[in-house]
Amino acid sequence: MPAGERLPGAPEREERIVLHVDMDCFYASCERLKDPSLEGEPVVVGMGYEPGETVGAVATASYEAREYGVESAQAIGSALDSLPRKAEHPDDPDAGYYRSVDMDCYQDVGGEVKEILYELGDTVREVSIDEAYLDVTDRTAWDVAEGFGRHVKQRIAREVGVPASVGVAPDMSTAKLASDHDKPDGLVVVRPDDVREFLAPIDVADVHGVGPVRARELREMGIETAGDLADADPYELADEFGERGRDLHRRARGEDDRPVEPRGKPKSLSRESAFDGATDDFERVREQVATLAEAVADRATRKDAFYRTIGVKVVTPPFDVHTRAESLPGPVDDPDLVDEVTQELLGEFADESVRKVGVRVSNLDFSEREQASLTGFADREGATESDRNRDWERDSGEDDTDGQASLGEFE
Ligand code: TTP
Ligand code: MG
Repeated sequence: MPAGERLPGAPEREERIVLHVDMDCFYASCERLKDPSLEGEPVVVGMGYEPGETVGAVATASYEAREYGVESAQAIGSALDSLPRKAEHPDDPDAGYYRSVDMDCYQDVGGEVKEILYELGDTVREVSIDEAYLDVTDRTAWDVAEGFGRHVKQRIAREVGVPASVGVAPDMSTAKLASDHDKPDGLVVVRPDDVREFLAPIDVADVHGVGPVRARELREMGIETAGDLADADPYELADEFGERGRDLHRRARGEDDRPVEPRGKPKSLSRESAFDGATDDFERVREQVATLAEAVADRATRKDAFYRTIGVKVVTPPFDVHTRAESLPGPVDDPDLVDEVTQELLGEFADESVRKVGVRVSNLDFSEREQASLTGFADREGATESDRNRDWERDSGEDDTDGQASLGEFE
């Protein structure tokens, strides 16, 4: 039964337990995974800071760099003014480390975090690379919700190595504000009875759905905080902002009944696993890929998904993500073919040291029709060179990656 729908006599809707996770200075934390010497240092991730470059922006800054006034979306020139580059000013104690954006790495680390979240939530809504909502109503209880939130943070820290902030509340909107409330490394639990009190002092601009323009209009009406908004006359708000005004009024009162809904059908199915450190034993790599291929194919079969593209991912140290894929002339459900193609694609990495491997099937088709060929497309000449370098993550906004332990949990 989806969250939000209740049988008569079941607990009240406000007893839903929603958990929001937002990773701390996410890209900078990923850079620290690659280079642990950046721990505790001011780190700026962005573009345009190399000599000769002038155009570019900050993607994110570590909390140490934020102390210098550096922030997301800032022009790179102004970031360099407040925090010079260590590379050019090695003796300056007020200089910072600049790194360029490495999406492959961030997607990969984000994927590892999401795997854990799928294990821990009944339903998971991925919002962005570093943010998700979980409905955990049936996994915990208010009395122990803080411990549950801590467990989520610890698993991410231990298994992936990056810090997260977590908010727990009876609705999505409050949970998001809660995760943001005590960043970085925050854990804020807002129990049903405390929602109004928690929301009251929050700046009205931070209420979900209030942009800068609406915030200004609200301030002109004397509404500065979520508390003011909650106490405002809903009819006046509706006059001013239409149905949206009523929504905002409800949200400011913690009456956000949006269920935590997973996104639609996945665009791909994948499994991956890391070696402890990196391995030079290619036989081990082959075996691991064979195991993953079987699991992914099995998962596709159980989801009635046909696939047209089969791919592998190989991560080599320090964190170089290589992807190779082969497209078939039509959609299939053929575990042997997944095994065959993935082993073939793996061949070129025989001499590499390998940190992690993954198998993915994509170009999914859920329509209930006859497979184009039940013989497994013996002739695979249709594969194109461009497939070989297809970006593993490009269409994976809805990539359904699951972890070893969670297989079968969210059918
Ligand atoms: P955020 O979660 O907004 O920021 P953050 O994780 O860096 O920091 P916080 O601790 O406040 O959550 O965004 C996630 C990532 O998205 C961020 O690490 C970099 C990227 N990003 C941009 O590239 N440009 C931007 O303007 C913003 C806001 C984020
Ligand atoms: Mg974040």
